[in-house]
Amino acid sequence: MKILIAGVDGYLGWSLAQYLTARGHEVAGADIFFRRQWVEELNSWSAVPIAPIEERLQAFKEHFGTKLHFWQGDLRDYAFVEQILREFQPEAIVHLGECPSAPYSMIDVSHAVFVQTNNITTTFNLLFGIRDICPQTHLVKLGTMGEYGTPNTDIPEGFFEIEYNGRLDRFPFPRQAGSWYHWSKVHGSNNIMFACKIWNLRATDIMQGVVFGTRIDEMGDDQRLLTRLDFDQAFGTVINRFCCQAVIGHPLTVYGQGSQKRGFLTLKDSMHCLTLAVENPPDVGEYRVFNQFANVFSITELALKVQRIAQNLGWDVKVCHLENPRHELNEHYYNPTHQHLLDLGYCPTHDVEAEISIMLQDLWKYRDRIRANKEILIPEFRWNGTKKKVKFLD
Ligand code: USQ
Repeated sequence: MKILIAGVDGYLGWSLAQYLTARGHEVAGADIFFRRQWVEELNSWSAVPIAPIEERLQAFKEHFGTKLHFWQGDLRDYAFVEQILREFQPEAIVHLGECPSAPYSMIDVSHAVFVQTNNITTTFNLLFGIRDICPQTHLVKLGTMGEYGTPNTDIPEGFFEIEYNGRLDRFPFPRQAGSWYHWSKVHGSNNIMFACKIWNLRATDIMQGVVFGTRIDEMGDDQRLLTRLDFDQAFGTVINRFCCQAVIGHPLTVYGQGSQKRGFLTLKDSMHCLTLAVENPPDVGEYRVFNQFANVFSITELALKVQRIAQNLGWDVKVCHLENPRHELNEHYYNPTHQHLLDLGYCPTHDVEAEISIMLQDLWKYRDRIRANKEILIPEFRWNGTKKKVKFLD
């Protein structure tokens, strides 16, 4: 299958290009290297050193025996999107070309506007491009479990049936996002749903949980094939940050009481799920939603897991509670379903400890890179718009 990855240079995109190519797909990618720039803007860097794109493409060719078609440019530019779709004629597009950070979107007005316009415009351009150039193409769009928020009910996959005043209908499940970033994903979902309806497009909207992991098997031992792993307050996700903290003996930074719950999955599982979505397209005109995660944990549970595994490796790691810079519920009900991917053959990795252990050992090699920027581990971007390092609560 011919598959275009929008945002191929990022954490998921670079991994997915390898995962799909290893399974016989013809893969192309586009990127403008925004992720590299955002992390630099925050005076940080990836814990795992990443090669420039030229070296990545060379390594890709040597390792997989085939070229990764690559376009450098801005997906907000419709002419650029048109050019790629005309030249490559993809059967599926995996759209990872958005800004993925809640804290980054909360910094100030310019960051909020940037995240929303970037995320909404790129999706619009792909939708119009598909309509006009390749209307059979399946759009697989990365949304987020954070679109739903933490309602006091079960969370279905996108839609639910409701009876109101004696009449029954099927509605999109209410979205209660928790940051300007998460709202950008909600707006994208609405636009895709509408485009499928009026133009008969096909799309899968992936409500993904928090991803963690340093590698997938396809990367082998080639340093140039490794994907990035961020540990700053905006682009480092929670387990990845905890593991980076553990390898330098920094206290694990649990925000608030740590009772907030999220869905999590390994990088390998994320690749498997996205591939299942691509290889099993919906019907023409169908807009479907997949909830994509393996396990639900509270943040404290995760911190204790990382602490325990680090202790097994002989490292002394403390778990600390910090003022929560975010506005989010601490104690809440959380019971999302994820049946659609299971029906397609997804077997979630439940051995989170094994994955954390691999991560800790991988990251040990890069401890000097993390230690050199350890002040970045304490967050300062607050949901009320102020910028001040948070305090330790214990
Ligand atoms: N958290 C801590 N300590 C930290 C970092 C985070 O306690 O050092 C807590 C946060 O308060 C939050 C939870 O961990 O309650 C998750 O935070 P995160 O930064 O790992 O994830 P989040 O901001 O929700 O966003 C990430 C990705 C985003 C994706 C989302 C899936 O950056 O692209 O959409 O996970 S989900 O969380 O299900 O919405």
